[in-house]
Amino acid sequence: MNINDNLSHLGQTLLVLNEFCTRRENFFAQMPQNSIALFKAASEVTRSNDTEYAFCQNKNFYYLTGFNEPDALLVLIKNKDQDNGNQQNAYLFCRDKEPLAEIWQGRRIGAEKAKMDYGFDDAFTLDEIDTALPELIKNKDHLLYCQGENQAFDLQVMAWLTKVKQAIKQGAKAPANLFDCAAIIHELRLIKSDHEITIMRQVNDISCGAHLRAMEKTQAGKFEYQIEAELLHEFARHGARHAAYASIVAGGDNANILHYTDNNDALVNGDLLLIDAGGELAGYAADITRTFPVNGHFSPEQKALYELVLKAQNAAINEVKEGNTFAQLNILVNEILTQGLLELGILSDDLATLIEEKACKKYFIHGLGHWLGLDVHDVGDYQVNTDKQQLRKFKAGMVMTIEPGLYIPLDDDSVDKKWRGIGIRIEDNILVVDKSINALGHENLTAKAVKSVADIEKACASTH
Ligand SMILES: [Mn+2]
Repeated sequence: MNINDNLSHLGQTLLVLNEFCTRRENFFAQMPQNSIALFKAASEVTRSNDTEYAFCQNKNFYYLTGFNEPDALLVLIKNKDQDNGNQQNAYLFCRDKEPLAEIWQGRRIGAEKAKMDYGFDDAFTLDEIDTALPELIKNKDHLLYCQGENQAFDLQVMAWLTKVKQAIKQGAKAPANLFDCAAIIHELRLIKSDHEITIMRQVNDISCGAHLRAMEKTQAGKFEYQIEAELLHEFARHGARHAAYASIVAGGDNANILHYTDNNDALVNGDLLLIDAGGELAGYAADITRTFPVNGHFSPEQKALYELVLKAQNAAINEVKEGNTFAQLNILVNEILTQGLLELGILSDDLATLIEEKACKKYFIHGLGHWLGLDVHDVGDYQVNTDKQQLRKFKAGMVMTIEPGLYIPLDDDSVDKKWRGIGIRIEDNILVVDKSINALGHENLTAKAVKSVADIEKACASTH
């Protein structure tokens, strides 16, 4: 999708250009003086022979440019100018206009239009890159790039540096400091702007609609891939042409395979269906999970486990607010799930001991949630130091998933047979909001995808 698609979809021409310029300003503010930063676009990836996978732009590059063509390079330069303070320049290197290639493969923006439409100080074609970059790197003190993200690019940067070093006798100086700037860009991406929140609301609305459609269309005897097709249909017809990740459509015991994407089994009357799917819009992901009965009615065991997961999820969501942490939410969810499993007879022992031992982790085998944004498992640290306890305090503008689950595989002999083969996850996308704007301290972006037992049975009933 190019920037103009985003614009027409959102109708916010100026806002979008300003948005990307603001993001670059925020990055410039953290660059040391007399430094250069490089961000590489993604390349196309071969699927087989002469066909490629759908192009997916490098998300750091996209965050700073909105430019959606492969192989481009963003160059940010911060000079120390004694007379005028700091001087900042943003340059783009991109594919040249090429009429024949454009007839076969599609339109290219070209350097001239890129400079005008994307707010760069200047733009050049890729064939200039190997002569221009050593010149731009020369005499800078610091070189910033995301190290190790793209091995071919790491080698290219080293080749440019070598070229600078070869000119030392002519008075050139190579940067003494190579700086991995991934952490800077990741921290910027973690706090969403109003523009990003607008897009994330849209992609979540679309994806909620897809889950509701799946509930309506599900019937015993249909295949999992047929329900996947309903999801993709609903994403695409609202502008989210691709899923943000491979959709998980898992009937019955398949739900106990966490990343099940085979989606090729028939749906069985009496089973649950777990769907973990979200669309991608203008680069932003939704990540929603709903679990509902294939025949539209929960059995007593399914209902008991489902309502336990839902209770834990709602309790965790209620605590998403500024100042709280994932660590706190984990304590709460552990208490609720462990107590519930004890009451159902799935766990047995003294409650305090079970909570202490985090006994529910036998059945809740993944994390409670993750950051969400341009990547479905978005960037940004969870720790404040190296204690690995997810003690980072929530802040307005963060978006995260809250997704507890319970999984009891068919072959788990340690529990009563009636519980086996049930896998449940419920996942919402939650935005942290300043309490002066929203007293809850958060906004559930996926509230439109119903999740109470009564609402789900109603949504499933619309074709049953
Ligand atoms: Mn998730």
